[in-house]
Amino acid sequence: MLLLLFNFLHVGVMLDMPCGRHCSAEVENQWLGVSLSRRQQDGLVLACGHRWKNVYFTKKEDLNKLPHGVCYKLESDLNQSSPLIPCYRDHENKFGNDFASCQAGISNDLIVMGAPGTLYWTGSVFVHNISSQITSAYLDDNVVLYGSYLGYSVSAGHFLHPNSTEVVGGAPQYGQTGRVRVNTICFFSFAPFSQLGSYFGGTVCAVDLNTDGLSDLLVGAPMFSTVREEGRVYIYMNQGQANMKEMEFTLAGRDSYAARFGESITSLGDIDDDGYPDVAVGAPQEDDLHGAIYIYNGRKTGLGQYFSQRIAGSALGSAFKMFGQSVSGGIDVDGNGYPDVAVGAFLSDSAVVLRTRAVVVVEAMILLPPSVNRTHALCTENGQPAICLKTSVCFHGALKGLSHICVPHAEILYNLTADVKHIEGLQSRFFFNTNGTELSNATAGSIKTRHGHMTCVTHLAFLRRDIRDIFTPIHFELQYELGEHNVVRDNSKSFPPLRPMLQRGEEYSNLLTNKTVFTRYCAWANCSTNLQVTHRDMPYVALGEGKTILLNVTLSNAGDAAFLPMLHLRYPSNLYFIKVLDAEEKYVSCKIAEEEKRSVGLDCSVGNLFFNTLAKVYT
Ligand SMILES: *[C@@H]1O[C@H](CO)[C@@H](O)[C@H](O)[C@H]1NC(C)=O
Ligand SMILES: *[C@@H]1O[C@H](CO)[C@@H](O)[C@H](O)[C@H]1NC(C)=O
Ligand SMILES: *[C@@H]1O[C@H](CO)[C@@H](O)[C@H](O)[C@H]1NC(C)=O
Ligand SMILES: *[C@@H]1O[C@H](CO)[C@@H](O)[C@H](O)[C@H]1NC(C)=O
Ligand SMILES: *[C@@H]1O[C@H](CO)[C@@H](O)[C@H](O)[C@H]1NC(C)=O
Ligand SMILES: *[C@@H]1O[C@H](CO)[C@@H](O)[C@H](O)[C@H]1NC(C)=O
Ligand SMILES: *[C@@H]1O[C@H](CO)[C@@H](O)[C@H](O)[C@H]1NC(C)=O
Ligand SMILES: *[C@@H]1O[C@H](CO)[C@@H](O)[C@H](O)[C@H]1NC(C)=O
Ligand SMILES: *[C@@H]1O[C@H](CO)[C@@H](O)[C@H](O)[C@H]1NC(C)=O
Ligand SMILES: *[C@@H]1O[C@H](CO)[C@@H](O)[C@H](O)[C@H]1NC(C)=O
Ligand SMILES: [Ca+2]
Ligand SMILES: [Ca+2]
Ligand SMILES: [Ca+2]
Repeated sequence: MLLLLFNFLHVGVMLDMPCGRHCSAEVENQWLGVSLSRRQQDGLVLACGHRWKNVYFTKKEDLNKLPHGVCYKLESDLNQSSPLIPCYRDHENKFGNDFASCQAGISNDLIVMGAPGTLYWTGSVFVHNISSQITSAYLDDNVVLYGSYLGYSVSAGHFLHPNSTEVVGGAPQYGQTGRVRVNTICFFSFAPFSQLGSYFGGTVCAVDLNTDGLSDLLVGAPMFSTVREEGRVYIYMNQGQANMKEMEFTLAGRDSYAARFGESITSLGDIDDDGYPDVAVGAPQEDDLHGAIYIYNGRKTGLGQYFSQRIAGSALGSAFKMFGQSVSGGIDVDGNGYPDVAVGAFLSDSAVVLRTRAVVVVEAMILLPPSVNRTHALCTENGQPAICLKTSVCFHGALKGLSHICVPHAEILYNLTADVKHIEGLQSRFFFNTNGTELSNATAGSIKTRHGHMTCVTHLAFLRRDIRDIFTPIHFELQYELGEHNVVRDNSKSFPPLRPMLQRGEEYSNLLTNKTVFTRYCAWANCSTNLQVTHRDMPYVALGEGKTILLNVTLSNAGDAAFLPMLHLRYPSNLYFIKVLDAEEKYVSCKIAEEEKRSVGLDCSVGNLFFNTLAKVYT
């Protein structure tokens, strides 16, 4: 990823702005930018300062300042701003009675404002309809306790129905454990999470993770502690009608000490082009206040349990502090078709824009015949008939992401490995003749795919001659990666192009296996072997008759193919085994059998017992 640093934009703040009949603004220390949000379709921006105060009564009647909070609405060119102070009431002159500390977010034509300071920190949520200019407040129905901070975090989504909009407010101090409410005409609440002081609801983010049209919900508990403030994010999937079901796992990032994972949560849009939105979670205090953000990918079932990427503030520059305190996404800054991410590092007064690389989506396949006839030589190898297996490696590419950088095709590099699941201790039963001489269980290749096309390469895998295992299926494994691409710089664009990357699958692997089997044919209905051992009659051996004894054993199979046959020979310990005649030719390999450290005979594995076979042992 490429980094760009921007200076902060300074919003024109009106010092003497008209805020009401009994209003006089104090903008010092208003914390402008405590919340920032931007409307997708037209770029309308909302920047809030929740510590903005009304000092009218302070001047006139020597009363307290009223910390209403302010939000500035800015058009997309950030040129004109107009203030919104929904917490202000004309005659209210004492702190605590009414609304306070408003901050906001935008969702379509709604501006949603949290007012956690309302009613002695019970909190409330405001909704301002931009088209109708109507502001409504959701007040407590005696369920939210004093000091709950409802509205500390806000979000909006389609919880009840894909066409309706509801508001979510977090109340992280509710009973000191936190609670989240989905706010419509009435409240819906979840089983509150019970760790004391976890700040559950300190962040809420409505996002339709599984793209079923209904918003799902991510809830941060940044102060959740196993040792100290590691932080957690809870995932609630919408089962319809705002019936929220908690997923069986929580997100934890790296579960680092004092990380405050979940301090910020935002939907990034679909950055890996798989159709599901992706989210970023900030852990701004991780790594000794350097901070990090974690990317999680949406999917059909909701969200992946493990992050697909961690971006550490320290990796971008040692100066960054509290990187990830705020994260914003969903906007394609460089016009490459993929939404980018902005991350605030607030202790170092900087923000970073991380550009998303184009994604190449490939679907890979290993095509294999349904079975291998091990008596039917389809190929020749070094002039000899050979039993072989035609394996085709195919890639189908969706290369939308490459059109922006003028790359007509994607090069995929791959390794194909034969018989990856053979019996331990035995050799791979198939090999590739990669070099004319060298036999290898793997072969490498490359392929160029064009958008929307399936491209295949065929490799021949040869059967080793001495195989003994004909029952274990033959698995082929394909591992692939994107080749290097020279990206062409288009001088008309202000951003240099980025190298594309491969879309990563659900398990984050570019690994694929497929299998075939040996054709099984059985002469017998019960499909059984019929092994027979015969040897030349030799009832005894007279001592001194000769120095060597030849034992001629014939092993034959009159039935169906045998699986890993073994021949066991036992003889007196005063005989010493010399060798097996023609062992290699007959695919026989013997090991001396021992009992209590005395050699008592031979255990021989015998290959190729699919046909009638002969074995001879020479002692
Ligand atoms: C900003 O607004 C002022 C007056 O409203 C106008 O004169 C100026 O040209 C605008 N600037 C931009 C960059 O649009
Ligand atoms: C906002 O107000 C407009 C105009 O009254 C209305 O059509 C629209 O449905 C309102 N939006 C929401 C989300 O309530
Ligand atoms: C929801 O909105 C879509 C598109 O605007 C419309 O076709 C559909 O009828 C609406 N459904 C309901 C139940 O209102
Ligand atoms: C496995 O091989 C079969 C037969 O060639 C094919 O139909 C199937 O698509 C392959 N599967 C994969 C994942 O390559
Ligand atoms: C395998 O090949 C042999 C020789 O060509 C043939 O006789 C046999 O029928 C084949 N077996 C199967 C199951 O196709
Ligand atoms: C393939 O061969 C290499 C060395 O020749 C060996 O290390 C590796 O284990 C083999 N892989 C399989 C799956 O047999
Ligand atoms: C192919 O053979 C050449 C020369 O015979 C050798 O230099 C090269 O390393 C071999 N390549 C592989 C992949 O075995
Ligand atoms: C293929 O194997 C080689 C050697 O083991 C390795 O260096 C390379 O990264 C592998 N390529 C892929 C696409 O896995
Ligand atoms: C299988 O069937 C054959 C012929 O019917 C018979 O001779 C043999 O004993 C059977 N084997 C077993 C294991 O049942
Ligand atoms: C072993 O016996 C078989 C048949 O009984 C015979 O054909 C073969 O020649 C013998 N081999 C030796 C080395 O005697
Ligand atoms: Ca959903
Ligand atoms: Ca995605
Ligand atoms: Ca982009």
